[in-house]
Amino acid sequence: NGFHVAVVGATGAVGQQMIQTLINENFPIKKLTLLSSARSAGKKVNVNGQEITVQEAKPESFEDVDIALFSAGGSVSKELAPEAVKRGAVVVDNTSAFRMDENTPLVVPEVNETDLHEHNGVIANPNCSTIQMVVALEPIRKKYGLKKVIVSTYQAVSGAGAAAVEELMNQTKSIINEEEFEANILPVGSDKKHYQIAFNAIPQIDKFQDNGFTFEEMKMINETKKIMHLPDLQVAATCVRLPVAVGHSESVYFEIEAEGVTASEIKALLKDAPGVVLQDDPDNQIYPMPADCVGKNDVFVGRIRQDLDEKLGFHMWVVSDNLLKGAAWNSVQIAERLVELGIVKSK
Ligand code: 11C
Repeated sequence: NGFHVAVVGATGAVGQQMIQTLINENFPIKKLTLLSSARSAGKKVNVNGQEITVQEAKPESFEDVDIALFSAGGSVSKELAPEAVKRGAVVVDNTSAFRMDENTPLVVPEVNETDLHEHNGVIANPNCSTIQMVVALEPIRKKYGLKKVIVSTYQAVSGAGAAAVEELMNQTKSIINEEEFEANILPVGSDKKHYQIAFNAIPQIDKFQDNGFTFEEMKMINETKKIMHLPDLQVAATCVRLPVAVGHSESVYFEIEAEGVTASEIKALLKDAPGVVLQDDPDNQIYPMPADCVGKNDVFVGRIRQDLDEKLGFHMWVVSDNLLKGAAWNSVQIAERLVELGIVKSK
C-alpha cells in the first residue's frame, strides 16, 4: 500500500522541506528514494529517525517510482524528468524548466486544480512569489473579475538557496563585529557582480532580461496569466531581495471589473478563501509578517484597503513561507491531489 516517492534534490533547502512535508502530511509512502547530484550523493538524511543515504540521480533511479518531486535546478529537471516519465512516474517539478511549456500544467491547487487532468507526465510547480499571490487573487477574480495587478515583492534570501541564508548570517555577524566580509552569491550566483545583503535591499532577483525586467519579475507576470487562465491580464512586478531568512512578502495592487465593491467585502471574501488566513485589523496592529509565517502552509493576507483615487483599485499585503506554500507544500499538495483524484496510481 502507498506510493514509491522519489525526491530529487533531497539535500537542498526545498528538498529538505519536501521530505519533512511528506512526513507531516502523512503522505502514503511505501518507499522513499532520496536523489541528488553526484556532489551531494552519499550524504545521509534523517527521515523520521531513520537514516537514508542519498543516491546520485540517474535515469535508472526512477524504475518503479510512482511520484517524483524534483527540486535540483532546471538542468537536472530537463535531463531527468523525461527519464522518470518514460519509466511511468508522474513528476512534480519545482523548477522553471517546464512551467511555460504549453503541454505542461502549472498548478496551484486552490486556483487551477482541474488542469492536473491535462498532464503528460510532468506537472510544474510555480515560482514561490507567484504562488502566494495567485492564492490571494483567485477568490477575488472569481467573484469580481480581475483587470490589472501591480506587485512589489520583499523576498527572503532562502529563495536563493541554503548558501544564501548562510551568506546573510555571516555578513550580519561580520558587520556587527566590524570585520571584513565577502558577497559571493546575491543577487544571483551566476551574474557578474555580487552585493551585500545584510542591512540592505537589492532590487534584482535573477538575471535581467532585454525588456528591463528581471527573470523573477517575468516569472510572476507570465506564470500568473497561465495559472489564472487570464492571458490578457495586465501584470507588472518589481522583485526585491531583503535580509529576511524565510518568508516572502508582497504589496499587491489590483483592479477588479465589478463596480461598487468595498474593502470590507474583499476582506469577508478572503476570510473564507481556501489556503488563506486573513490577518487584517489595523486598530490592533494586526497584519502578516514573515517572522510569524515560518513553518506554516497558509498564505497570510492583510492591509486590505481601497485605492484613494481608483475606485476599482485595491491594495493588499500578502506573506507566506516561500519554502512551504512557495515550494515544498505546493508540490506535496499537488501530489496529494493527484492521489485523491485518482490521476496517479501505485504500480
Ligand atoms: C527566489 N523565487 O526567491 C525565487 C526562488 O523559479 O522556483 C524560486 C525559483 C523558482 O529567489
